[in-house]
This record gives sequence, structure tokens and C-alpha cells, in this order.
Amino acid sequence: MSERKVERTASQSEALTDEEAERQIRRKSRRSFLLGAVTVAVAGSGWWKLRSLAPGSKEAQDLGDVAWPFRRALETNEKLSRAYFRDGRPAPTFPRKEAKEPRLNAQVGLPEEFDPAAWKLSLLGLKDMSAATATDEDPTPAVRLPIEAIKAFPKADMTVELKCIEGWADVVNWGGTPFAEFLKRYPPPTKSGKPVDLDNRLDDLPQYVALETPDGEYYVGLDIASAVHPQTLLCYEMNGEDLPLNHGAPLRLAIPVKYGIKNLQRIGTIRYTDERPKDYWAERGYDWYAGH
Ligand SMILES: Nc1nc2c(c(=O)[nH]1)N[C@H]1C(S)=C(S)[C@@H](COP(=O)(O)O)O[C@H]1N2
Ligand SMILES: [Mo]
Repeated sequence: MSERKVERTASQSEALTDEEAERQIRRKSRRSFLLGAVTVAVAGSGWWKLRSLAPGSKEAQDLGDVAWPFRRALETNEKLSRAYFRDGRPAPTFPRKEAKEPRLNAQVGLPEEFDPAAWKLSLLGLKDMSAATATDEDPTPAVRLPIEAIKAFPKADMTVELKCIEGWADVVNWGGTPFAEFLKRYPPPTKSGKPVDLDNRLDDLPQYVALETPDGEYYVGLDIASAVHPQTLLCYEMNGEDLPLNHGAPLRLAIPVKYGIKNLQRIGTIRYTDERPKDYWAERGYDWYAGH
């Protein structure tokens, strides 16, 4: 996304107030819920299959067919379903053979001097921060995970569009661990103090996830429902190969229910929070929510 584009749009839109943002989210939620209900009615209950995938299993390769917990959703009361489907409709998937390298479109927070071997993912806002450490470069205590830890989590892949807000879209196959699987292993605190219940109690979790590049230059905020959407992946593979450095290695976010701007490359930090996180492109006049 170019700076020129920013200048054009910055004058059109003042920074969003929280109230405006919440209104937008509510409006979209209603629409999403209706669309979601229609989609799940035809799609069946693939969610449950997805949740029990073994790492590297053949089924785990099939996230492209991701479907929805239709029956269960209708049994649950509407309020909970609404929370669950807040942004719950699946993004369309494509045949694997249509996948290609997406346009190179990111510069912010991706300096060339970067040592992937020294990289670790920093986690903040976890329920259990007892293993947190500080480093010379980063004095804030965080739980730090090497890429091998993430590769050991259940794996899925999906073939979806990467949609840039500039108007282009490329079909890409992404492989990695569903964010929901990651969250279950490194959970945030719940308000009730009870274990995380992604099926029924998203309201018991922190409302947001904040992600940043290691240098903090690019950052996005996600609502928790979009973060645990089954098509939201922490990716280390692109089109069946190791994710290249110029597309965000060692780890990037693929979140096809959002525009490209939210698909943060080179994740350095993941933090759970109840305060709406700052967001690079929202600060420059784009919709904070950035769903489509
Ligand atoms: N760190 C970082 N991630 C980023 C961006 C960026 O500037 N820096 N740009 C976003 C935008 S606007 C798009 S469209 C996609 C492009 O991903 P690609 O370069 O792999 O096609 O990355 C997203 N993630
Ligand atoms: Mo973009």
C-alpha cells in the first residue's frame, strides 16, 4: 500500500472514535450473523473435524474445505451464537492449483537486517506469565517461543484470497497452526477464572489480540472472535514451502476474513488485551475492523 494512497484517504476519514468503531462492528456483526447462519446451514459441521486434527494428518491438509458448526450453533442460544459468529462466516476457498505467490506488498516492519535463526515469538497477557524472560533487546518480560514450538502444534492449510484494500486479490495456500489451537496452549486469563471455552464463552476472554512486528513498526489489532476464527492461521508455509522471508518468515498471520492490512508479516509479539489495540492502517484512516 503506497503512501500516496494514504494521503488521499487520510483527509476523507478522521481517526475513528471508539464509539464509531463499536457501531461499525455491531452493524457488521448483525450482517455477519445472518450470512453466517445461511452459510452454516449448507456447510455442515467441519469445525468439529478441524478441532480434532492431528498434526500433519491428511485431514489437516484439508482446511480448504473448512465448514461450520451448524447444528451446535442452532442449539446454542442466540446471544452466544451471535458472539460466536461475530465475524464467523468463512472466507471463500479455492482449488489448491490456483494458488500462486502473492504480490509483494509489505515494507513496514520488515527491515532487511533480520536474523530468522535468532527470532522468537514473544507472548504477553497470558494467564501464566511465570516463564516470562527479558532479553537485552527487549526488556519487557515475555514468554518466548521458538518456531519449533509452533510447528509442533496442530497444523492446517487453506487456499484463500489475500485481498488488499488497494483492490487486488491473489489466491494463496497458507499452512500453519490455527490461532485457536495456539490460544488453547497459551491461553489468556478468563474473566470467570474458568478454563477457556471457545465454543460458548468468547465473552470470557480478553476482547482483543494485538500483534506487532519484532521492531514494533507494523502492528494490528484483532477482535477475539476473528482471531479464533478457524481460518485464522499462524503461518510458516506458503504454497507448500517454507514461508519466504519477503513474505513474512518465520511466522505471519493469514486471516482471510480480513483485508490484507491485517495479515501481519513477521510476527514478533502477540498480546491479549481488553483495550482496543492500536492498528497501523486504522491510524491512517482505514476501518479498524477491516473485515470483508
Ligand atoms: N509487517 C508487515 N506486514 C504486512 C504489511 C506491512 O507493510 N508490514 N502490509 C500488509 C498488506 S497491506 C498486505 S496487502 C499484505 C501483503 O502480503 P504479501 O506481501 O505477502 O503479498 O501484507 C500485510 N502485512
Ligand atoms: Mo494491502
